Amino acid sequence: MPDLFIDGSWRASGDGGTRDVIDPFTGQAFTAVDEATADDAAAAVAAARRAFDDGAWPSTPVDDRSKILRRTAELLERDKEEIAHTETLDTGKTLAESRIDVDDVAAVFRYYADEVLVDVDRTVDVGRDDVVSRVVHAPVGVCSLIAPWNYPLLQIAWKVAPALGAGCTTVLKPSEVTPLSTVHLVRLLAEAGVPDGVVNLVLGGGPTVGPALTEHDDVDLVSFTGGLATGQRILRAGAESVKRVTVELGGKNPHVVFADADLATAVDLVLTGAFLHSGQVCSAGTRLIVEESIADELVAGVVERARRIRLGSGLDPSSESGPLVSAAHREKVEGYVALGLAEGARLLTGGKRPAAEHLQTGFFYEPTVFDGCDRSMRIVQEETFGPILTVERFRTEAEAVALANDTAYGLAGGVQTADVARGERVAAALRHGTVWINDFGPYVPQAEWGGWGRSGNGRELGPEGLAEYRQSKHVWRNAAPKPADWFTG
Ligand code: TXE
Repeated sequence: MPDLFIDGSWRASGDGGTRDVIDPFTGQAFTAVDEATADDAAAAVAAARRAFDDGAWPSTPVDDRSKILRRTAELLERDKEEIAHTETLDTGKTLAESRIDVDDVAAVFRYYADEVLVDVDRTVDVGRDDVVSRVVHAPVGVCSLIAPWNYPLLQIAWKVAPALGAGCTTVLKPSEVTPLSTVHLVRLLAEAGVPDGVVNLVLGGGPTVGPALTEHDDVDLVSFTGGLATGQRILRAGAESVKRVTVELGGKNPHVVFADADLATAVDLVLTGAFLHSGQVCSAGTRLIVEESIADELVAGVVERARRIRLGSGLDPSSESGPLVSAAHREKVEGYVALGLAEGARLLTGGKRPAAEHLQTGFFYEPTVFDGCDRSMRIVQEETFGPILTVERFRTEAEAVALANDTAYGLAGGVQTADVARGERVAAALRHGTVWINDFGPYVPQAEWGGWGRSGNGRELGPEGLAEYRQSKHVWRNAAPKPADWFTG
């Protein structure tokens, strides 16, 4: 079956092109998918435009749209094992992580199935008996939804579930590195009853299909998750036609540990925050900012446990972490390690590819810890998106906050402390979209997710994640019309 989905039918690429999909554990192609041309992308946008302008979806009763979202959640659960297996082959992440992703995605569809039913329209008291003033909400229109490779299914779901719930029509573009789970999701959306043209799927490289999805006048909204440089390009692309553009562009996330935190728990949370999914997480806690009096002990604990992380195939239940997503990405990570050394950071562990025989085919990299870091270093300021933890030390709470906020990004941060009041004070002072106190990593569909600063604008999840796909309209009805009598002539 072909892989592009345009106007309700599965199609091959206009020029017959395909792209290999690589298993990051073997380094080999295990399948290939159809690769869209710029014309295919334009056809997908045109189909979404027709479905919005002439189709029934935007005015379909919200109850019916809600049912389709709920049905999609059920279908995701039905196909959970197959999708999780695909996601692991495609991304390298462990099967345990992929299963959690599918569960989370089903939860997001269920959440928006409920949330779209909440009435957000309102009447406004304008102080006149003869006037009814209402603020109502309409879907924004045609939405290009562009996702990256680290959480392929999850990130496209955070976009498409609220977009469909709001009554928008969509063109989905997963990363060319990890297209497969999105293909599966689109099949499920069609099976759940989404009408033709409402969901379209385009696979392919950003530079080829990107312009049709981000510049064309027929697109009303772009929601993008990915790297900073691409996000900046997409923001510029949307400026000409004044689109609504929301972007989530990763982070350089501080993890602040005070001396009164439980040490073993803090070590564990720092380890998980930095090395889960080999650090390929936009909210990874890659900057450890630790109180000086416990720094040596905490860092020794993290290093000792980092060395014991079991790398391996995501399909092997004993693996705790898989490979990096691609050869090119591993090279980027290696470049940052070389940079850290050149900048004078002290390598405590890692800093190389693992030597074990069974890890030679995959794009593995050892969990890496750099001590002696400071904020002038690029490895402290730039997103490496790999298993690299940097360590900075502080003496006072004010210093900890200043360090944690000294980043151009602002996606997420954590603080570990036994002092509840201090935890709340630091959380209030951090300029980040999510703050965890005595935890690191959890999120829920009900709570907004998004960045401050260069981590992006707009929100996903929660009520605001739905509001992105709606626009308000003020309707003023005068029940007793009479002349304005402004002009007297
Ligand atoms: O991302 P890109 P890349 C960060 C991470 C990583 C860096 C680069 O630091 O090393 O980004 O990764 C599509 N018009 N994050 O190069 O290019 C592309 O096809 C339209 C953080 O893989 O941003 C893919 O679907 N689309 C991030 C998507 O953009 C374009 C997660 C993301 O790819 C396009 C992943 C264009 N001109 C990487 N060019 C996070 N926020 O979690 C590319 N794309």
